[in-house]
Amino acid sequence: MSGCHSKWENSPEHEKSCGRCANCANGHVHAHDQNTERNKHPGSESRSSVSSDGNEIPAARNRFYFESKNIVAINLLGASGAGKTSLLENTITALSGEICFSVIETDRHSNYDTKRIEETEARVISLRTGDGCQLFSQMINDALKILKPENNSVLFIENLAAPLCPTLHDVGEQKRVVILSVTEGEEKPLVYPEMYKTADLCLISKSDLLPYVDIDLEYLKANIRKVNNDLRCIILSCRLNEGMNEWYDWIRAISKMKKK
Ligand SMILES: Nc1nc2c(ncn2[C@@H]2O[C@H](COP(=O)(O)OP(=O)(O)O)[C@@H](O)[C@H]2O)c(=O)[nH]1
Ligand SMILES: [Mg+2]
Repeated sequence: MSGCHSKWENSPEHEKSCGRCANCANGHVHAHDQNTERNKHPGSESRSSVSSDGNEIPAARNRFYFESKNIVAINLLGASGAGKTSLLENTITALSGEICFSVIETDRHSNYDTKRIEETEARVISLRTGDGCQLFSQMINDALKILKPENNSVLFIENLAAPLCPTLHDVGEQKRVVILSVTEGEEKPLVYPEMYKTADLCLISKSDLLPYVDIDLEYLKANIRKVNNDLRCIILSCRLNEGMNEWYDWIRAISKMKKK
C-alpha cells in the first residue's frame, strides 16, 4: 500500500460527499430506518431498512466489497471523549505518505469530527445516526456508495458511543480496535465488556495524564484480560506522541496483510 493517488478535495467524489446527502442536501448520509418515522427525510422512503435482523446480509456485502478492493476496514470503538478522532487525525497525518486512508465518521447530530478529519485531506463522510446509537451494516453500505474508498487503502469507521449500545453489530470490518482513556477508570472493561470481547486490539489513550489521575494500569490491564485474555494493549498519547509508533506498526502490518 502507498499513499492516496489523488487528493480527496480535488476529486468528484469529494464534491458529491461534501455537497449533500442524497436526500437532504446537508452534506452527510443519514441512518434511515424504515421502521421509525422520526428518521425519515423527504425522498428517503425507498432507501433500504437498517433493522437489526437484516444486518447480516449487508455486512457480508461490505466484507466482499472490502476484500475485492483490498481495503482493510477498521471499526474503532470507544466512549465519547476517549480520543478516537484525535487518534485518527494523528495517524492519518503521520502515515498518509505510505498508506491511503478514508474515514466514515458517525456523528449523532453534528459533523464536527468530520470537519476535523477533512483537515487531514483524507476521504471522509459523515454518517448521521440521529437519536440512534447503533451502527448497522446497511448504514456503512450506504456510506461506501458515496465515499468510494480507493483500492488498497485503510478505512477507519469511527463508531459512536459504543459502550452504551446493547449490541455491537458486525458491519463487515476486518478489525476491531477499542480505545479507552486513562481517565475512564479501571473497571470499565468489566462494565462494558462487549467491546473488549470482540476487539483485536486495545488502545489505552492519554498516557500523558497518568501522573494526574488515580489509576492502576496493571489493574486495568488485568480487567481487560478477564474479559479477553488474548487482547493486546498499547498505551499511547496523541499529545506526547508516546506509544504511537507501536500503533503505527500495527496499522502497517495489517495493511500489508492483504494481497497486493
Ligand atoms: N491529554 C490528552 N488529551 C487528549 C489526547 N487525545 C485526545 N485528547 C483530548 O480528549 C478530548 C476528546 O478527544 P476526541 O479525539 O474528540 O475523542 P472522541 O470523542 O473519542 O473522538 C479532546 O479534548 C482531545 O483534545 C491525549 O493523548 N492526551
Ligand atoms: Mg470523535
